[in-house]
Amino acid sequence: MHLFATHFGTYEVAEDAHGKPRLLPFRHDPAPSEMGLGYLALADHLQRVRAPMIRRSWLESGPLAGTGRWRGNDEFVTVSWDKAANLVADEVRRVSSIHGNQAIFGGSYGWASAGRFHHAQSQLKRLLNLAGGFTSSVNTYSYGAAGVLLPHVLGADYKDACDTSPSWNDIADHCDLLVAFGGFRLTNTQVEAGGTGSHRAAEWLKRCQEQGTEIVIFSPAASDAPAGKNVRHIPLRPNTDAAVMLGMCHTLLVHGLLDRSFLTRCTVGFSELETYLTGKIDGVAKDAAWASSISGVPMDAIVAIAKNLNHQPSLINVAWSLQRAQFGEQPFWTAIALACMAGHVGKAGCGFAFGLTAVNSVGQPVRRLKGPAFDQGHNPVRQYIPVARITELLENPGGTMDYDGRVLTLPDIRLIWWAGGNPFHHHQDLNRLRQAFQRPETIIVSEPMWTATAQMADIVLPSALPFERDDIAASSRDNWLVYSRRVVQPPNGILSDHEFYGLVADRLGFRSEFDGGLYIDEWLVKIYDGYRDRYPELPDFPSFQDRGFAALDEGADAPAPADHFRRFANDPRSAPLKTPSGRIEIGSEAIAAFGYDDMPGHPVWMPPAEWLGAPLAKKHGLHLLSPQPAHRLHGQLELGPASQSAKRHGAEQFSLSSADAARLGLRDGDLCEIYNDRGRLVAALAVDTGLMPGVIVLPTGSRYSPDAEGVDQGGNPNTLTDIAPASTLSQATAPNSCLVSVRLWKRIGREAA
Ligand SMILES: Nc1nc2c(c(=O)[nH]1)N[C@H]1C(S)=C(S)[C@@H](COP(=O)(O)OP(=O)(O)OC[C@H]3O[C@@H](n4cnc5c(=O)[nH]c(N)nc54)[C@H](O)[C@@H]3O)O[C@H]1N2
Ligand SMILES: Nc1nc2c(c(=O)[nH]1)N[C@H]1C(S)=C(S)[C@@H](COP(=O)(O)OP(=O)(O)OC[C@H]3O[C@@H](n4cnc5c(=O)[nH]c(N)nc54)[C@H](O)[C@@H]3O)O[C@H]1N2
Ligand SMILES: [Mo]
Repeated sequence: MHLFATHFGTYEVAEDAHGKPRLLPFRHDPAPSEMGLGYLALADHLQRVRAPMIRRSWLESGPLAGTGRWRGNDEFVTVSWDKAANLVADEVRRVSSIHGNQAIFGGSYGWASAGRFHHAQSQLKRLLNLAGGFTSSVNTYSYGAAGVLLPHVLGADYKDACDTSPSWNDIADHCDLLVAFGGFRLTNTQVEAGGTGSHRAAEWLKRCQEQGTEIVIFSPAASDAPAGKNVRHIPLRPNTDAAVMLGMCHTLLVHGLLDRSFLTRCTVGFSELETYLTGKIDGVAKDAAWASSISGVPMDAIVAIAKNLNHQPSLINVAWSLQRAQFGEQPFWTAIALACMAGHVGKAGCGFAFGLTAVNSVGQPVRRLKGPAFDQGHNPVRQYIPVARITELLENPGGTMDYDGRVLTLPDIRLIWWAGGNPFHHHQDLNRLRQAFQRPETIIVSEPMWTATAQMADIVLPSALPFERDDIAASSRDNWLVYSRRVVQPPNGILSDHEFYGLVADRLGFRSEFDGGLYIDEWLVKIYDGYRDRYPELPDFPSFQDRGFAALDEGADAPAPADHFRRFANDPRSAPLKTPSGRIEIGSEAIAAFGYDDMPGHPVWMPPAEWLGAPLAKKHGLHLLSPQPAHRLHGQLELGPASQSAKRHGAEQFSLSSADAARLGLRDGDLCEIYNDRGRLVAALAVDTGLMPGVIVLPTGSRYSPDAEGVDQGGNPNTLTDIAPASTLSQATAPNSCLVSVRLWKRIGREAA
């Protein structure tokens, strides 16, 4: 079968009536995503980068900061691949020999493509490692706060976003009450990093409902609650979930509904939390009334749900979005404490989970596919940043930054090379990032499309699109392997990242180390055989290539992953966690010892600088949430038909409650200006009757396109968000703490009448 693999699933390649290739849903996928069906439209899109391009002032004046016209505001000159390879190799050599390799930032965060061989960062990192290394980045935008907190609380084994949840079949069979903070935004389940052959998360959630699991969803948006039976939605103010959970903890405490034996056997630090809950030190009891006044959730709902968490076999799920906020560690830590108090941790399908439905894989009862990726080699440079500190890195060379008990020194970055990511989509406060991007001497971007990031480069290296090359797609959290076969040839001799980096490696004198003396098809066999060494039941490469896919445990009942905490809960001594105490750390001496003001040694609720109760809310009274877009993957496929047809009057759509729309004199379809002290953007209003007043929702991924006045006509929420971190501990991204105002920009057409 001829298949094409993407992060949003697998597609079959067929021909239309004119013999042109077109994509069809994969026949083995029960819920294929529509997102990718129009992918081939990018092949000859006008916004495609068609040749290596150099910014004119850089080409004419050389790599000196502040020369000529500004980045992002200059014209580009086409050069040959040979010339581009010479310029790039010379620049890498110049910067590393004069300033040292730590002056090269190769962190390159981003989702790139699903194929494992052509994975852009891996290709770039292998090249830069051979050239002496680069300043790198750690952690993710997805899970940055939790990924640093959880090793302290649960141990290093639970650092990964997808590994805490019990499996869906156990939830359906054993959990009577599922309380979710941050909802089930089911459009997110279309996606899995590295791809999948089978979208099943929504089906599993439905099965839970049908088998009688009662579901309670705390979210500002009613649309976060799934349709169907046994669902109750409770609105709450954004960023107040930890307060609601603490109110529940307090309820359990005062009603004596605690699993004391579990707390004693399996946790440490509960007494610190207890002191905080009762208000012994600050005089404030964190009771249901306190939580209600902060969150807007009725007090009796908090009390009743807390009691049920204890009475019924229950599971608490927290959406990843909650930790993409200031103090975003807290709802995660508090949920663990609450689940330990309520007493079902370690029972099948119960306890706590993070990110059910965030992506397809969380909770899937499938065997994980662990295999070799394209080898990046070794980076001799020790300097790194937590990934969301890119602006500070550029603004503050030589400065220091506290992070997870360490003090990092920020190197002086002279050269940035980005491949497979789009910081001018994903980072916060893009106007500030734009200033910071003026600092380095040279910026290189490898990118198939003219993204906002490509526009900011000095050297733009086009890359073949994923359907223009052969690859193997596989996700370490999924049981599918797909042979992704080229659909069309890249136009104008456009090279893949690997092919171009080979030219650069040649000029730097390490070509054979870079490509290992292998052609691309030989690399694919090598990677596949690496999987087969682990899973001998996989077919041989020619059969796999011919059939187009392989799935572990196909047709059989997949083995459910072991319930991680069950062995620990049964006997914490024989199966300790990898925390300092070997137990769940409801209080952490290690974190307390760091002495960070914004990160005490036990779960707390603290008011973020931007939320509906903040002083700033008097000026900018709407809380902006920027969830994942339904019709594209971040900025990828923004130019595809699904994303473009979801625009209104050509603008990105945002939502507001009917009460707020009426109060502001705005009508459905109005083009509006959303603004705060960091930026201004234009987007089209879609009134959402299920949204809580005071909240505004603008998904990510629309292209940042500031006009001459600096107003982002593309409607990217990161024009408005702040770079302030979740906390000093994690230094993670926190875009979901952001206050804005809205006013009419322009009323158009029928809607104006
Ligand atoms: N406000 C706000 N901001 C957020 C978030 C939020 O919730 N709110 N979420 C954050 C999260 S969780 C994430 S993961 C990030 C995602 O941010 P990114 O991962 O940076 O977003 P993508 O659009 O997936 O960027 C991938 C880029 O790689 C390019 N690409 C694809 N294939 C190839 C290839 O083979 N070679 C090369 N050279 N390039 C290729 C694509 O064209 C695309 O431009 O955004 C973060 N930003
Ligand atoms: N279609 C599509 N799917 C995707 C992606 C994509 O770009 N497109 N991106 C993927 C990636 S990289 C990631 S990391 C995951 C992210 O997965 P998540 O982090 O779970 O997703 P979000 O869409 O950011 O947020 C989910 C919901 O959280 C709610 N929410 C936000 N803030 C709060 C709060 O303070 N309290 C409560 N109770 N609720 C809140 C919002 O209403 C939102 O609908 O999604 C993945 N799935
Ligand atoms: Mo993400």
